[in-house]
Amino acid sequence: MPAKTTVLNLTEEEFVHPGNRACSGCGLSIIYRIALKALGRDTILVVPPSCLTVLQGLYPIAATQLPCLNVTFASTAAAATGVLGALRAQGREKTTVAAWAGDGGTADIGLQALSGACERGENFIFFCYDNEAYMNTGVQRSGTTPRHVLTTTTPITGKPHRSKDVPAIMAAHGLDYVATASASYPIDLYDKTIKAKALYGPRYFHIHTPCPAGWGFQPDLSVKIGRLAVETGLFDLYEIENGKFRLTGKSAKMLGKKRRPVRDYLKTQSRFKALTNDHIEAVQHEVDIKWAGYENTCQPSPTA
Ligand SMILES: Cc1ncc(C[n+]2csc(CCOP(=O)(O)OP(=O)(O)O)c2C)c(N)n1
Ligand code: SF4
Ligand SMILES: [Mg+2]
Repeated sequence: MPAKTTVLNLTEEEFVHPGNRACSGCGLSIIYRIALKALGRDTILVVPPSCLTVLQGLYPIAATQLPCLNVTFASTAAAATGVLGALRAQGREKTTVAAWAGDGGTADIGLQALSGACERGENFIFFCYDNEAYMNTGVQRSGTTPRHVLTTTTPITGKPHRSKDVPAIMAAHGLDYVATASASYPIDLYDKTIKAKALYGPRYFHIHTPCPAGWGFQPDLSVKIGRLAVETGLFDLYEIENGKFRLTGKSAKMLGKKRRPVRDYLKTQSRFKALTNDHIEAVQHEVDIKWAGYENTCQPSPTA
């Protein structure tokens, strides 16, 4: 049986330089660093406009050690398809192609290219880091911004619409591997990335990514806030492998246990200021119903 992954046995090789241009406390810095360690050196990245392009900086002082193609907003998955074609022509089919896009670049503007590439069975891994708004351009609401959240383009009562369930959309394409992850549980992300890398075809990750600047909290609270999202059952860690759903990591360990109230998470960020007590109760009710479904259908984790 392989040794359990811990921070001590991750590869020491770094693909993201320290001192990059992300805000302090940015969850994206954590996930990018850890997932690139799992992807390894023989990887080509494809990235649309986003905070990630800012984090990476500009040649010749880019923060990333791996080759990266910066592409237009709508074309990430189409551009990744082109990179795969070029690699095929060169006989380099072992090179991993990893697309990284924000929620705006995935759930909204890049969705048709992503859907088409998945339907064609393109051999890439697509990572959506979800900070739940268009952060790079000043916190505009996106398709994954939760209901009632305040952004610079929502009414003072918050976003009136529900968020899109993008992993469910991707799973509906019949992909062999769909996973969620969180910047606050980087080892779970690492292990899933290692697993996904060994598979063939389109693979999709949806990563909950705390953003102090856009969510309204102090940078030192990022990891704690990401954990609260999982501990309250609002954001769940899972994978869908060949159509089979399985809770993983902390979420699997929560089966059969009492969850923290969603209020513990919602009170930590100024973007939730417009929520009334009735809204909070409604959110709690939705989470309770979702988890009642898990309790009926999921096996408890053997290590819980
Ligand atoms: C077609 C097009 N529309 C708008 C922009 C401006 N733009 C650049 S980054 C960005 C926000 C991206 O949001 P998201 O994908 O969620 O990534 P984040 O900034 O949150 O990391 C926008 C609107 C653009 N570059 N191209
Ligand atoms: S705005 Fe948010 S996502 Fe963007 S770099 Fe800053 S903390 Fe990270
Ligand atoms: Mg975003």
